[in-house]
Amino acid sequence: MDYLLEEVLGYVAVLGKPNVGKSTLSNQMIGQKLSIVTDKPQTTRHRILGICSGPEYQMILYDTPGVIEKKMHKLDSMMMKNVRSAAINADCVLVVVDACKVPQQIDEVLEEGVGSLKEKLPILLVLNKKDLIKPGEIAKRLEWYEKSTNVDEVIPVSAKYGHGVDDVKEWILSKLPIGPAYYPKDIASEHPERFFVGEIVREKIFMQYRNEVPYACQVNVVNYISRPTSKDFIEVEIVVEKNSQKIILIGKDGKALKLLATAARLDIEDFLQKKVFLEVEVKVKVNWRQDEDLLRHYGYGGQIRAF
Ligand SMILES: Nc1nc2c(ncn2[C@@H]2O[C@H](COP(=O)(O)OP(=O)(O)OP(=O)(O)O)[C@@H](O)[C@H]2O)c(=O)[nH]1
Ligand SMILES: [Mg+2]
Repeated sequence: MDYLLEEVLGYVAVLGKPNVGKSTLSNQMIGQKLSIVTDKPQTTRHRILGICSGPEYQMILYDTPGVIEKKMHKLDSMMMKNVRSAAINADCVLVVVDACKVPQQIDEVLEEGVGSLKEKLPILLVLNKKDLIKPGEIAKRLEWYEKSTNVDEVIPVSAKYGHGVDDVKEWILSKLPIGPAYYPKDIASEHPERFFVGEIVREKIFMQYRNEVPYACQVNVVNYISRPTSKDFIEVEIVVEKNSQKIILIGKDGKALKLLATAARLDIEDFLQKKVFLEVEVKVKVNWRQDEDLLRHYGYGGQIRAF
């Protein structure tokens, strides 16, 4: 019961625009891949809770969807609700920015993410992807963010390569209150495994298909049977908006879907550390991204999904 000891403990909201590296940073801090990472914006759709435990601390990180201005679908608005709900318990906030981009104000990200709490919460600006630009340029960016924003500190990092991540942890630890640990030390998340299975399939869709197709997909794990003496049986449905997308997903003679299922199965087996039997089916639900009831059913209602 060592998790009842008093220690540094608290919640951290990880905010930022799409594609800046929020999920890469969160995964690095947790030391495990909980959030999927792709080179496309708007990869993360839910807020993902990850737990980073050390001998005397426990940080509960919320990786969030990227803050966007133009909300084209109801899905976008509901994703922004997931951003806001991550900040409710937050003890401090990380705003991640891309060091390669021309510096920009972060008001909008803070407004969408923490609203009126922004005056009260300690804020760290994480200048990410420093590996992609020259040290001299980094110094200029750092100075700009220190001068032009109201953040408490700016730390340059390269989340992809783990550089500077310990400095971020140290900053967080200096801001968190003392309390009893919430979670056993050996768990990294409270999301059930089936959530990650769905996310792995989504990642493979991003990797295999181009343009609009990945964004039109919702992945549901409809059946998950754990079988201690044989392979787990997992049934996944991919919901798309139009028949034309279904045709693309399946491909000629079902080849594309087979490729996808194999890539996903290998990663799922790696994640679960056991063999699985994976069945993937494609369904059409016209305009699901605009259907509020369906979106809630799929878990975009601002709550962590209950299974
Ligand atoms: N070179 C470099 N690439 C990085 C770094 N951090 C993240 N990336 C890349 O940037 C892309 C986006 O990373 P994500 O972690 O998915 O970004 P995100 O902010 O979570 O994106 P959304 O979930 O879409 O909002 C991926 O291709 C990453 O590999 C970094 O420090 N250096
Ligand atoms: Mg992400």
